[in-house]
Amino acid sequence: MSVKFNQLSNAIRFLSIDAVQKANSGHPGMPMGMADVVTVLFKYHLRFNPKNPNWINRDRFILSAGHGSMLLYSLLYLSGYKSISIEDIKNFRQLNSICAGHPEYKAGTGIETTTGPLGQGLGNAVGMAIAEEIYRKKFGSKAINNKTYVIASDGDLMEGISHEAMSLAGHLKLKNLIVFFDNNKISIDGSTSLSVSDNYKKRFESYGWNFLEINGHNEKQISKAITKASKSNKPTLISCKTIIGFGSPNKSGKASSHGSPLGDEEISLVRKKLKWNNKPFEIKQEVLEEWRKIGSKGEQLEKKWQEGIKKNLKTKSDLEKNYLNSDLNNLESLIEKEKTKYFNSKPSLATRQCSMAAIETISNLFPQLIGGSADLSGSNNTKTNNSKIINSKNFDGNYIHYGVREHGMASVMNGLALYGGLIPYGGTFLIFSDYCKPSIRLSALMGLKVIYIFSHDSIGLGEDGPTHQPIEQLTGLRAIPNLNVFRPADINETLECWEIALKSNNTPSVIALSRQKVPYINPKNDKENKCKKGAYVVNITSHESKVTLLASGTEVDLALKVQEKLKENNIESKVVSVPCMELFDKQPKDYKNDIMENNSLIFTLEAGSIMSWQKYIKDKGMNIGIDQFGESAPYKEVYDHFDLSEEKIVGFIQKKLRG
Ligand SMILES: Cc1ncc(C[n+]2csc(CCOP(=O)(O)OP(=O)(O)O)c2C)c(N)n1
Ligand SMILES: [Mg+2]
Repeated sequence: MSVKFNQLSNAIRFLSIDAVQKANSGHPGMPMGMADVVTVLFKYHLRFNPKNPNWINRDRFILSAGHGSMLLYSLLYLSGYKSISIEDIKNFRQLNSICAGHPEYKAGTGIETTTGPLGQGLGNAVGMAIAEEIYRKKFGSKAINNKTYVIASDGDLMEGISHEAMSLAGHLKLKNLIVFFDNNKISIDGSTSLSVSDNYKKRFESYGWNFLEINGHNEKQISKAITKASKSNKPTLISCKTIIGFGSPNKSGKASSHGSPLGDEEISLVRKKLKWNNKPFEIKQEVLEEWRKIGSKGEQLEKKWQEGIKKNLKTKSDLEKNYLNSDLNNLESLIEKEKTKYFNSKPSLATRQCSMAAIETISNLFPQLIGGSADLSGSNNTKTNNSKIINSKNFDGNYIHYGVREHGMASVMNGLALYGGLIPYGGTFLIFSDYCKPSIRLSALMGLKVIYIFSHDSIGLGEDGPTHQPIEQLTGLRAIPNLNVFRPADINETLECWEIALKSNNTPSVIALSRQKVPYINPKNDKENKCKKGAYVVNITSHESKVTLLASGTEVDLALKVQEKLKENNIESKVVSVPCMELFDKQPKDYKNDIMENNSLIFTLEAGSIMSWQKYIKDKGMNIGIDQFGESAPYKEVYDHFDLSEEKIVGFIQKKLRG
């Protein structure tokens, strides 16, 4: 007996209903509504191999509406991924279960990205589709030709980030990007007519997308739309008219099916209505077998692909050596060479210029570095002589003009990293890191190698004033787990921080950079990367020093000037540069004690909020920083205004020493 289409999609519906019921929490409505769309996608279109979830040329399937996580887990289990068993589904939302409340990215599981914060998956998908274009251009369409499919809900499309990401995708004509819009017209508060009256057709067509509209419960319409979208030379949004909670007599079409268990009574009514006579979590053998057949088709697909690319050995080895398995072997010697060069010339440069010099040399060796900026290329110094612009007609490049779309840029960078093998870096002003924050948090949560270049990192930017002068941003970023926040003091440190960022495979990095010039402060030409320890001694006037000055970035130079003045007053001191607190805090006790000697008064110095420095102060020390909004004026005057001058700081220290 052949298995009917709706038995396949009902398998998704009931696994979702049962798992949410057992967990007594979760979101059944969306998987019930979108089950038909994804069944068609997996059955007829998606090229994937559950036996090798890392196949580089697999089609990507992104659940942007992460609250519908049971939809994804059901699909992965049914189609035969080893990552998810029926026991895992029974453990939905329990500690350590792969079936977490919202999908959590894990390489090799079929969970392609972490979603839940609405809109993020859309941005990630744009990044993946750009990555596919970059690889296709490089290795040819026989080697790389995958599609990126996304499910986006009403909420996803209401989020600001969706406007940024979709607009960029249209501009770049990402034809292999196909978004299914779960157009159920319901969100948590009720009907979407409460809050939105966008004309989606006009909206998407104005971005340069195709817009198709179908009944999301009609197998033929769904399949035809996907075929049409696949042949297009633009990205496509397929608006799927669906019923949230499809099959539930009392809750379908209502917000009540969105985010809570249906309840035993209602579930038995759904079972009756959809003629599903199985016990909870039970899938009839023939239905499971049919689903497994859908999954196993991909094995052949991948085999054929492997054979095809084997014929082109150069492609295969280039792809593997320079991208997928690249260990950045030559990086250390390259950085060492550069450090020596600058030790000899000792240039005074803004650290943003230092970063540009670093990028220029690094990108010579590593084609997988994909740069960009949110319309501040010249200010962030992200674009170098080696930058080749990516545009809709040519993806043979390494630089993206993201436009004024910081949030979109950050989530696209996550997608570029998730695709595999590429290392994205992107710039804006540090103050606008706030516009990237939800995606930075996800880079950290997923452990992605994404490098954020944030220039204009303090009141040192001067005249643009308090709207542009970051105060609390460094502290806020430092509060994000698994994120390294670097604030280098000169070209030597900038090169070292870049090296660490590139070598940090599971941790994203922020590199905060100055607008204003700073002198070269590195005292000796060490081969060792001193920034690796997060903090190190730059200069010490006597081993009997009573004062330790900890500073970061541009304030290291200020600390050195304070040290000179202290010496004139017979006060011995030690200046410590702290380019990365996160790395310093992880050092062994001995190293930390060495830096922060017991008999020394600790002073910290950073032109920003003092909150992240408070932990270093013992009873009598002092945090010197700024805990109020900045001022618009030439930068030296602003520093003075906030008491960040040698004279004033020496005065503070003397006062503290007097007790
Ligand atoms: C950025 C963000 N804001 C708010 C939420 C909380 N939230 C989860 S789903 C949702 C909206 C639900 O409507 P829709 O997106 O249409 O999903 P559906 O109910 O149709 O499945 C909201 C506000 C979230 N997950 N992410
Ligand atoms: Mg909805």
